[in-house]
Amino acid sequence: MNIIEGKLKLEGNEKIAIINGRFNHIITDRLVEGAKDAFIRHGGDEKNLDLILVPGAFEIPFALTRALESKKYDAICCVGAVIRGATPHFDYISAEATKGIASATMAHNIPVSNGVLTTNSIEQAIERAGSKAGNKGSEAMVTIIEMLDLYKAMDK
Ligand code: INI
Repeated sequence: MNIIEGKLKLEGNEKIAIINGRFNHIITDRLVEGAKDAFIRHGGDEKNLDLILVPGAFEIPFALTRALESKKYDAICCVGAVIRGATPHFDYISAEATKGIASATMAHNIPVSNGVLTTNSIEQAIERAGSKAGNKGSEAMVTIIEMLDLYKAMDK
């Protein structure tokens, strides 16, 4: 059986964008740090890494669509933090961000990852932004690194 699987390595010439929703920036800044750290530690060259900032998670799919259409990037890592409050706003923003990232990605042949936290509390967000539950920004970057290599392996 031939197993086709991506390896966790970059050549150094891949052009990658992180799209970050600034809302809850105390959390999302840590997700960006995690994503950047993972990019560099897997062989990426910092000059090939762009950080695109949008106001909140709701705007991520819109910037993602433009970034995909620009054809400037080999892969795109989305990060943000939607934290439940007292109103139903959370449900609308988290659903639109998730659906929007998936539907923008479907139309393009480029790896995109969803590192947007959707948590019930600020504590859960802190846990996932570089403390006891790891760093979801880092995981989102590792995902696109694997998918980039997988696509190359599938084309061989
Ligand atoms: N945006 C977030 O990224 N996280 C949130 O928790 C959040 N809450 O709770 O309101 C949030 N709202 C802003 C939203 O993403 C848009 O920027 C805003 O609605 C303007 O379109």
